[in-house]
This record gives sequence, structure tokens and C-alpha cells, in this order.
Amino acid sequence: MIDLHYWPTPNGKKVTILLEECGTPYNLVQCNIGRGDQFKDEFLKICPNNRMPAIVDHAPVGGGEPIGLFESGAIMMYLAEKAGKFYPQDVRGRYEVNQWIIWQMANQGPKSGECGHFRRLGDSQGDQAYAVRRFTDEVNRLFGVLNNQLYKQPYLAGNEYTIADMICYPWTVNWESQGQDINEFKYFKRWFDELSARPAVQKGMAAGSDWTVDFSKLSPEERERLRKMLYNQRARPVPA
Ligand SMILES: N[C@@H](CCC(=O)N[C@@H](CS)C(=O)NCC(=O)O)C(=O)O
Repeated sequence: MIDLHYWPTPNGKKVTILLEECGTPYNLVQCNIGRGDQFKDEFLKICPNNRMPAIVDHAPVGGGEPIGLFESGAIMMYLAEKAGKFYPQDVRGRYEVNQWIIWQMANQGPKSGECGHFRRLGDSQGDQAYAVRRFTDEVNRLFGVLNNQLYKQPYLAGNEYTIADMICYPWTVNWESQGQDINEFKYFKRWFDELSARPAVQKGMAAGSDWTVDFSKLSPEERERLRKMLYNQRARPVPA
């Protein structure tokens, strides 16, 4: 069985989409990033980066100790390779997929994350106009990269639907709050509509959608403790 340490965000939903597509049984373990579960010792043993998703495979190929993994790109490769689905294993096919996985992890995920952050922030921390424009333009450029690729071929890595598509999709769903209009990107939109209609994508995107954190129920002290832990994170000291 696969334990998926998860909270319903785009990075988490990449993995639930893949697990649903493969029909792989999994157990969702709440990693409530609004309450600081990502800093707990047991989670840090799997993911030293205090970010979800992370997995533990209790039945790895070849047996032996459970395998723990962090970083959604590595998790996608591992699960798809294990299932023998959505990840060609010949050299050309594999690297066609790998380059899009790395593109997503290095470009689309981080830049879209910063775009959302600065657009949501308002002006409580001063004028954010430069940051908003920089990241909104960058996300626009990245939608253009997807659109150009999907003009050439049906899926990001060629003629087949792969983990390259699954890893990019969840970060495109909130296009409106990223200041974009997907109707400008005809070939992207064809792909987006097709993926949105897949039952496994819908199931993966819905995983944990009823999980919430009601901050109004927390004491002012608890809210202050969480604010200090979650905002302006800096280096964790090594254990004494
Ligand atoms: N590159 C990482 C990014 C993971 C990431 O940023 N996760 C966020 C949620 S989407 C998180 O755990 N945030 C916790 C925090 O900010 O403290 C991956 O793709 O796995």
C-alpha cells in the first residue's frame, strides 16, 4: 500500500491524479500544511524539505524496507514506473517525459505559486505591482510554452498521455486567479478540456476537497503560534 502524505493543493493533486489513473490503491495521510504538520518529526523523516506531497511505499518492487520519497516529480516517476503506465521506458520516450517533469518543477510550479502569492497579497506589505506584473507575465509566457507544444502534438511528451500531462494540469486549473485567459491559448485549451473530462483526473482533483481548517475556531495564541511557524520560514537548526 502507498501512504500519500497530502493536502489538497496543486502539488498534491498531481499525485492523486496519477494514482487514480493507474488504479493503484492508496491511503491518504493528512499533512495539514495550515496547521504545521509539515514540521513534525515523523514527516521530516520522509521529507527534509518540510513540504508535501510525500509517499511511503510499504511494498516496494523487490521487497525490503519501505521506500519514502519527497518532491512530486520524483514521486510521479516512481509510481508510474512501478505501475508500468504513463511513462515510456525507452530512452527517447523517457527523456521526452523527464524534461517536461523538470520544466514543471523548475518553472510552472514555482512561478505560478509566486504569481498566486503576490496577486492574493494586496498591499498590506507595501506596493506589490512589480512582483504581480513580473509573475503574471511569466505565467503567461509559460501558458504560451504549453500552447506551442500542444500545437505540435496532442500531449506534452508526444502522441500519448503521460505523467508529463498529469503533473502540469493541476497548476493550470486556477488560470483566472493567475490573471490569465485560457481562451487565448487554443491548443492548450483543447488539451485542458480533454484532461478535465477524464474521470480519474476529476477524482484525483477532488481528493481531500472536504478537508478544511477553520481558523476562526482557534484561540488567538494558537493563531499567533501558527503565523510564526508558517510565515517567513527560515533555516531549521540542526538537532542539538
Ligand atoms: N517542489 C515541491 C513543492 C512542494 C510544495 O511547495 N508544497 C507546498 C504545498 S503546494 C507545501 O507543502 N507548503 C508548506 C509550507 O509552505 O509550509 C514538490 O513539487 O513536491
